[in-house]
Amino acid sequence: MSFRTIKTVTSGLVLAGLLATLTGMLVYVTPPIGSGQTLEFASSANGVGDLAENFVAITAGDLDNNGWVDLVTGFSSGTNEVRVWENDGTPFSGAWSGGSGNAVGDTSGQVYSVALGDLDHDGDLDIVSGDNNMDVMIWRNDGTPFNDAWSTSYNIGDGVNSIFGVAVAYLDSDGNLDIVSASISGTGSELVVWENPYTSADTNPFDQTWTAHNVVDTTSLHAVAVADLNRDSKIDLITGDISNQVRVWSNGGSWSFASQATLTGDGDIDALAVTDVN
Ligand SMILES: [Ca+2]
Ligand SMILES: [Ca+2]
Ligand SMILES: [Ca+2]
Ligand SMILES: [Ca+2]
Repeated sequence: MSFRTIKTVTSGLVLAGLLATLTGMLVYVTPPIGSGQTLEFASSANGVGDLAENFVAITAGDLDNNGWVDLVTGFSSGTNEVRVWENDGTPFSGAWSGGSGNAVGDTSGQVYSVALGDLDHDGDLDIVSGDNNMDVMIWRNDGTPFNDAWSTSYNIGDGVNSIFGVAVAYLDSDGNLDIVSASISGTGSELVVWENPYTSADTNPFDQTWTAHNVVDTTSLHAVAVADLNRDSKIDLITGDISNQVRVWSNGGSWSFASQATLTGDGDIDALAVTDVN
């Protein structure tokens, strides 16, 4: 196996690579690396699947709790579909799930964003999707994610335009995972936080009203991420927009978020991810 140098590492980390292409999905591998070593990915990738669709959304998580991280994808052409891909333990050898994955279900628009979180506390990761028909959808994992379509889905509400970003986080202190959605344009609020209605008396958030809290914004958003940026134990929001800016939103509690800073980029911000960089 040959490798191509991506970046020389200045502090320790271990990672594996994952990339999506327009017409297929590929996985890249890097060995564990540390300070002073060079980050390398295999120069040839392993094809996970190749469908006649454009993959524009992807995330990873162990959907069947067997210790192997699986994949979730969204399509932007052809079928408006969320699809899951089973990692059989040999992720860099051969296609996954026969090269076609398992269809979770259709949405009413092209699937621009996906995220994972256990929304109903049953131990299985559920899916959140955002599409170009403004819908924010949640999909219930029944414990057999790779067998047929998922029988339970629910539209928690609409954004103001195509949902280019979704994320899952504990945004208040009730212990239930909540949702953030980001719309590409429109009037009103493009950035919305959705409060999970789960309670011990009614444990099914897939048929209840999710309260939408608008985070006032007038800029078209391309991407959203979540992290506790100021270490106050409250999860903050990060957005990337069409006006070349990354902005961070401080969680003030009680579903209030204030824009605290703006980082100007050099082009449209199309994707965001957050990790501990120091
Ligand atoms: Ca798995
Ligand atoms: Ca679940
Ligand atoms: Ca919550
Ligand atoms: Ca915080």
